[in-house]
Amino acid sequence: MPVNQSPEYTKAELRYRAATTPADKLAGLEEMLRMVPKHKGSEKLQSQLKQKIKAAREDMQHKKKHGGGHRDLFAVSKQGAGQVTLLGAANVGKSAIVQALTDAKVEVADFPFSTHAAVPGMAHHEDAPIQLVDMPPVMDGHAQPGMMGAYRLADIILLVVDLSAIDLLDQFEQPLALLAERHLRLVSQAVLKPTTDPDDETVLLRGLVAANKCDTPGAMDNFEGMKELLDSDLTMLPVSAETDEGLDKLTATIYDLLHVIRVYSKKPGKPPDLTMPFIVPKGGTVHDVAELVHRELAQKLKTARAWGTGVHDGQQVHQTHVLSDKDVIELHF
Ligand SMILES: Nc1nc2c(ncn2[C@@H]2O[C@H](COP(=O)(O)OP(=O)(O)OP(=O)(O)O)[C@@H](O)[C@H]2O)c(=O)[nH]1
Ligand SMILES: [Mg+2]
Repeated sequence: MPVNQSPEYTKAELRYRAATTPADKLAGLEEMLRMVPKHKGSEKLQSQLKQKIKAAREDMQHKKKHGGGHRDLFAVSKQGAGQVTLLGAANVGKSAIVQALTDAKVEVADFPFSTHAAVPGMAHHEDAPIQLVDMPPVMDGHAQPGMMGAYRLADIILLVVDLSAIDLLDQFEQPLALLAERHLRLVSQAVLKPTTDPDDETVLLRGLVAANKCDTPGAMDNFEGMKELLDSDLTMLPVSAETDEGLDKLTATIYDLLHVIRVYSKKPGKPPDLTMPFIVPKGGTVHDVAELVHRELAQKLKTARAWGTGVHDGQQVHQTHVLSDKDVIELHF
């Protein structure tokens, strides 16, 4: 039976095919397995994926033993509503942004190349966790081996530039040129369907720009000048990791771009558990959330009730009911 693939699956597959290191390949395959619809018709595909994952793991272990392990410096397993990987020249304040928004132990310093590996931390938009990944700089159009693979696997790339720097335009253009060399292009819209340019096989990744150090003298003039000169349709937000200005707007914008929703679950007769939202892609259904609550039991879901957008409080809904951000559901297995 042919398997109808979701856009997420196809996107994972595109990333897998573009992967150049064992770590990227493995991450791509794992994502494909997560995204494959779990039913009888896809069993063959699932088992093929599992075999490939096994082979990719062995390949990685082989590389580690034989000195290729440095590439794993940049492999970060995804957590939260999405992975946002920072990209930018040295000293622009990537680590300072991660430090301001998360509890991660990062190195902020007034000299270049203070960051050597990928360092993840958890930021929040309201109660939605968003994973930020600090990265070493790209410089003169170069990145360390393995770094580009990490960008390929990110849900969103956050390009950071320094509004007090004289080479502001280069800081914008050089990292994008580096991505282009690897057939990656940042786009401002959520790429709901995996899209490649038919001419050059370019993979489109969601991206936005944090124009940092907006607290420095003349920064806002530089910001306006940069926007005018670049004529890019990427969202650009002035921020300061030093004063926190613009950081709330940044996380809110990232959350929107992730195209996910939060759903809370409640037990019958109890108030909803508002401490931990379940995160599903926009368009997610009651069944999708049930899978997150309990993978095996999800198949046995009998009824569900929903509170929130487009339903009467406690209305009985089918498992194909499409949920909205901040809905509450009660699952009866
Ligand atoms: N005024 C001001 N200074 C900042 C801001 N953000 C970072 N800095 C300073 O800029 C310098 C570089 O910051 P980092 O966060 O280490 O920069 P980075 O981009 O991580 O640098 P690498 O790891 O070398 O790529 C430090 O001295 C920071 O204190 C800001 O918003 N305003
Ligand atoms: Mg740094």
